[in-house]
Parts: sequence; structure tokens; C-alpha cells
Amino acid sequence: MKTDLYSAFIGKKEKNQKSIAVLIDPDENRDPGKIENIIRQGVKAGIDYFFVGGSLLVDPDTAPLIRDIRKLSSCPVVLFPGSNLHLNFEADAILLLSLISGRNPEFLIGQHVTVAASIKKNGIETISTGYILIDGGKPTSVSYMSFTHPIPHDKPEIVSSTAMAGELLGLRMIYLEAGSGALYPVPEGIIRSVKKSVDVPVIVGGGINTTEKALRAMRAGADLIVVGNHIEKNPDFLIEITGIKEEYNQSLNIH
Ligand code: 1GP
Repeated sequence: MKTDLYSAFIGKKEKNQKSIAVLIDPDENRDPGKIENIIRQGVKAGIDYFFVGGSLLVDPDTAPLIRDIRKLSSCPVVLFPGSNLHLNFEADAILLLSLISGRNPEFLIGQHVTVAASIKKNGIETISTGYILIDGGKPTSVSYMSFTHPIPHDKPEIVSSTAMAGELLGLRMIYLEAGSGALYPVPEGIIRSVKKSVDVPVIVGGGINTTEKALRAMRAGADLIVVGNHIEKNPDFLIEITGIKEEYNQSLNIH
């Protein structure tokens, strides 16, 4: 059945309610025991979404991972594809990413052309998303694999203009990405300036490895925070970060 995660998400955004997604990159998580552990932690913590994908995907078939998630959780699974090879219709929805911070036509529109007909035929919920890379202090797989440069982290006006262009072109979300394992996450100033510039939801990911960083991103305006890498290093991280999110969301009801 076709989902409508986007409308539900807009509903939350309108109430300024924040969400957490866990990114499972099959390349970084080859060990089935490790994957199961992450899924169980996500379920226990009450995360909002599982994202599945990555920049490379040595084995592009994400179906087994999606089935594993389904076995253990009823949380929506959203495909976060690094390329057209990663298309999979077992997910609930797909983020159709256009890499608008870059000038590589392949990732702006080229890959999308090759998968458009199968997406339309299958009817999977498709959320067009402006993907914006921001320098996170070290080279990232996504920048390398896409042959694009991230926007410098001290240029909020370039980022917000890029986000506005994406929104005007009809993209329904903006994803600010510092890259997996970034040394520093997307700066609050950038999140704030994008938030002021567009009405569509703002996703923030890359290098969020403390509850303080997550809270700062939420306060600056992130509607959805994506965490990946750090979960393995600190098994309690998901519980902590969802705890912070719940506190934040409840504080809005009180005031
Ligand atoms: C998703 O790249 C992020 O946007 C995930 O980054 O692995 O650093 O959490 P981390």
C-alpha cells in the first residue's frame, strides 16, 4: 500500500515536532549481528524512521536489509539512495535526491531520468529532496563519489540560496549533509538561515554524535535529524538522542 509519510511529516513540522532517523549504510554494517543490534536499539529508543542507503553500496541490493528491519520493527523504512542502482521498492518511500549543491548533471537529473519510469510504474511514495553538501572538515564519500564539492561551512548565504532554488524548483525537502563521520556537523547558523529561507522541511545529518549537537540542530530549526556512525560507538546514543527529542517536543506543549 502506498504510504503518505510526507503528509504525516508535514503535520509534525507544522507543530514544530522533531523526528529522528537512523541511517543504516549496508557498506558500513556488513555483520548481520551488528545490523540486528542497531535495529533493536532503534526500536527500543522509539526512533521515527529507518533510512537505508549510502554513497557506494558494494552490494546494491538493499532488500535483505529492509526485510531484516521489517522483521523487527514497524518503523517506516525510507530509501536514501546513493545512485540509481540502489532503487528498491520494498521500502515505504524513497528520497529522490537531487544533489543541488553540486554541478554534476548526473546527480542533479541524469540518474533520475534512468529510474523515473520504474518509480512511476511501481508507485512507491517518492519525496523529491534537495541534497546539499556542506563542508564537515574532511573529505567525504558522497563528495568523492559524486564528483562535487561541498559548500564551505561559513557561507550560509550560498546554502540558503541553494535551498531556495531547490524549493522554487519544486523539491519538497531540503537535506543539509555534512557527510558521514563529519568532524563537525552542519553549523547552526546555516540551519537557521535555511530555515528562515524555505518552508519545506529541513533534514540535517552528518557528524551528529552528541546529544548537545542534536539539540543545537533542533533548536536551529532541523525538523529531522539523521544519525548513523555514532550508534555503534555508543550503544546508548539512540536512547539519549530520542530522549532529548521527546523532551524538546514536550517542552513545546508546555509553553
Ligand atoms: C546522514 O551522513 C549522515 O545524513 C550520517 O552521518 O554517520 O556521521 O551520523 P553520521
